[in-house]
Amino acid sequence: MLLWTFSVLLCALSVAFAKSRGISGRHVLRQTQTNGLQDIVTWDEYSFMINGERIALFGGEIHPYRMPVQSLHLDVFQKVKALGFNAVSFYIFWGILEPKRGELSFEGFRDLQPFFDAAMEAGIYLIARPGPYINAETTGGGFPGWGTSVSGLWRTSNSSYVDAYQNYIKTVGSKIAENQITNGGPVILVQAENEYSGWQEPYSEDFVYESRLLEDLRAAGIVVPITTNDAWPGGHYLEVDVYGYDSYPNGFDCAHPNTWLSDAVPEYFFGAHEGFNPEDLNAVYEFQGGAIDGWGGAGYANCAVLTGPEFERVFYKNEFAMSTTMLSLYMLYGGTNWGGIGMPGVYTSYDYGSAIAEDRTLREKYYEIKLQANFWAVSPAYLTSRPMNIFASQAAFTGNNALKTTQTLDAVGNQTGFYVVRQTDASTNAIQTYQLTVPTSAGELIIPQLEGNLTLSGKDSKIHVVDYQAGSTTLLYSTGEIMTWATIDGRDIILIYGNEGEIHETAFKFNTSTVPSASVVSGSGTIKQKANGNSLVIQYKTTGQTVVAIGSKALLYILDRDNAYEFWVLHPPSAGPFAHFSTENPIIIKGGYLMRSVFISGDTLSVTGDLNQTVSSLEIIAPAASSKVVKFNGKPIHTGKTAYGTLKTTQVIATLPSVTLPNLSSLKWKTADSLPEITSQYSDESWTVANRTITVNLLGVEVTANLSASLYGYHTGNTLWRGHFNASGSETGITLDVWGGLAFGYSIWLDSDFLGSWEGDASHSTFEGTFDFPRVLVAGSSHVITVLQDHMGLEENWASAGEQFKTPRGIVNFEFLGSNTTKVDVWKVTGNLGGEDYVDKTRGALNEGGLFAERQGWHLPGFDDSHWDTGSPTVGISQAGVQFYRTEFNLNVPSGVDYPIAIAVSNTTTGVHFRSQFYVNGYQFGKYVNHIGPQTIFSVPQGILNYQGSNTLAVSLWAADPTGAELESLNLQFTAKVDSVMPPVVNVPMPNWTPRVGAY
Ligand code: IPT
Repeated sequence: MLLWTFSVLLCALSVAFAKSRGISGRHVLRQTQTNGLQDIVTWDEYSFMINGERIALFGGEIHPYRMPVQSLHLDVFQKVKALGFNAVSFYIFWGILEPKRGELSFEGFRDLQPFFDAAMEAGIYLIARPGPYINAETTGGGFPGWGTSVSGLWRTSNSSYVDAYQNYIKTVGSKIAENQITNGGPVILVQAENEYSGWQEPYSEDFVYESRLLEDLRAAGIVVPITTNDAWPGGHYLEVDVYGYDSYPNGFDCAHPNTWLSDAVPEYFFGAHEGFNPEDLNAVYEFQGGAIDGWGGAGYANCAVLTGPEFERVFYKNEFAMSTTMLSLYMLYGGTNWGGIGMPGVYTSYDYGSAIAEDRTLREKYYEIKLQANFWAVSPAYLTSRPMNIFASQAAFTGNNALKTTQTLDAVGNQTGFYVVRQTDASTNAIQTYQLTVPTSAGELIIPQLEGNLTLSGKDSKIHVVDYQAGSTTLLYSTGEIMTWATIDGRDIILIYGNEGEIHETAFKFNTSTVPSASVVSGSGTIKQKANGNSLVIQYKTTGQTVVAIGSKALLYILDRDNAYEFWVLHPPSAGPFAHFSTENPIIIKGGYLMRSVFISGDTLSVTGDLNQTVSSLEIIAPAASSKVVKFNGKPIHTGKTAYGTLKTTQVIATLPSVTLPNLSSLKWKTADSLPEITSQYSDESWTVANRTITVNLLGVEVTANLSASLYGYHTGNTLWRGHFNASGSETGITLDVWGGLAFGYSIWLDSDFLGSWEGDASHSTFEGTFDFPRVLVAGSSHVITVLQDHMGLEENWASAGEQFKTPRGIVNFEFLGSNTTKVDVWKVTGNLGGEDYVDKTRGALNEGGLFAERQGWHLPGFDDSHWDTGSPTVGISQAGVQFYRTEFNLNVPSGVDYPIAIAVSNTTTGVHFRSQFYVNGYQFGKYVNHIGPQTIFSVPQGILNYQGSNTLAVSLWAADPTGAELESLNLQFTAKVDSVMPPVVNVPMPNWTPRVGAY
């Protein structure tokens, strides 16, 4: 209570403090803050600082557990680095690390060290987010399955919960601690909790828990600043070092990717931030980088449109207008919900429509962010800026009511201004014309000065700069947007872009009225120019690439957007362990699919990168003395000089060897029945007797269940129930209420007779079905009901103090029809073999479910199926049940290329209800529900697939209809072809099948 009062007081005080400081107070540079535990990562009201240097942290979210091939982390980190970002935020998934209470494992794919090491090698700072709660569309929101049986309110100071997470936070905290920047590692921030922002009534923010978790993290050795991500700027958990918030302003309706709300662009964030923590920077720890898609959804290609380049231009630039110097995009690379990682509601792909797609290829979104990230990386004035007119932006500086312009000024340097222009109505596709009337060091100017208007077409936003410094060149203003600039061999190289065909104007400021003139040195574009006092004004169209010399000291690249996309800015490593974090000595390169690194040794410049077109050429802007010899991917390449002195290569040729993938339909497939449980010979002697009870409070409604799989240690995958009963003779059927999570289904048998299925749909997470018995039972005879249900993951637990994640998975109610005296004598249950004592330690606790085939390990390589029948999943079965299929094939994909592979199924057979799971070398990398979809392409990373040798593919087929089912088609396909120098891929361990003692 005392603490609570104190915090409220503190909060009220800080609001008052913020108000009293006023605008002029903001111009005083405040003293740098530390948390008193270290002085490497500090901050103030404007930005974080690392080793005393201001830094904007721009990056995005990546989940190590959604990419089990650890040797691929570096590839993704290099792609993040190449787009101009410097930070990656990542969740750590408690449930996958401590699947049995007290038994934590960081073995194999669970080891976080390769992730830390890859970040270090790429030069990316890390923000660790260990929860304990993470949400993240994961089963249980990251909580372990065993937690469902731990009574007490989770995410509060309740001691049973606090005890439950101790072991995890201690262990994972110390691993993070070892990798903090203070110990030479990449971790600069650690987040406590996740969106600790909502509580199930009647509970509210638990300040005791908040402090306790901070203490626990500190006790584990965390010394870097601790942050938290409020779900919105709502002022929760202000006790952390640097409070921040999340925002997903364009929502998740991927089915209508071009529909934006007219007021979708959030404008109030800076004000809210100033209300809560004005002494800190404005930090957005999660900002929309894509969108979730669910079962039956529109597919991630649509989410990538909803959050595409237009979204990035409008929404990210608005964040920058609000002086956000910490911005992390959720997700930047989504990965895969392999095995049972996902919460109910999401399917196998967690592509998220992110800039880097699930198969690690780069979307156009990636190239758009590259333009913005590179601009901020060379704009130090931004690091001490303040938005001046957040609530008065409409018509400001343009006089056009259809436009909003935010003025963001450097409050410390007092020179540079950023004017961020966008549509007042975010949903419009209209074209606006405008002139910008802005204060400059040369007085108030109306821009363009030479002639005409500026335009903003539809969903777009622009950053116009005023009094912007690019090396020794001062841009009095530029309406053409800056991608980057660099001073190379004494000349300021400035890259400016706009949409194809737009008119823009840039003015250069000089010390005297003798101003140089501008001349086109390359390209077909023309310019208009006029000397105006101490400035030179040029007007141009952004079409193609035109290079303009401004006297002898500056070179201006005028680019349309597509040309701008082609540029990369790379930095040669400096010395020491942080060599790859260097932002000195930029080298600018045009061309290629991805440029990964530059390295300088004497007069030789070595560039590495990936190509996806057969022939390309690169333009390289580098100091002459260190680029006399140029190597690309290790080989010297011929370079000539452009008319304006940069290097141009002639012979960069991609090698894209043709590789044939095996035709799965012509392979030899073996098959076996995976539902022997319904045969009369089957014994469930080894199954778990289901005789415990749990009561869970679900949003105020108490649910008591004993047939909840988690009570018995089964937390993932398909679950089977068997109820033994003696018939009265008058039973006519049975009603069952089964809970499995969105898109789940179940099938039921009386002895060997199929009674029917709830096939599932995208909107039900529970279903009560009534099933008639096909025959009259003999009084006194004994029978068994077998229920096979899908388990789509445990619910998340977004509302703290709620018990949502404890929602049962199982049979919540049943009743015999026609006989109210019939009782089930014993219910038995099985999920994965061993439950929490799962068998396959390599592939982890969430990889296997409870299908007979899984319990036996039939999905693993090396299982001897020689005695099985021949049969393929495209032939299928003609009655309800579960069938299992296996095949083997070789791949021979050479090194030096990145050819991602996917399993593809087609889905034109309407109305057939079946579910399939795909196992590649024992790893479950696909769950397909034919009648729900939408996913039909299942990305399987190299490393799970053995690209140079043999592979085992196994498929389960659960037919829910009495007429059976088959996969209409099943293929392997390449999803991209890139000539790549990605770091070598090491296959994950793929241990073979070994006899499973006691498997039933
Ligand atoms: C926010 C969560 O913090 C994150 O874990 C993830 O679930 C994300 O959303 C959606 O993908 S929650 C926010 C949408 C309220």
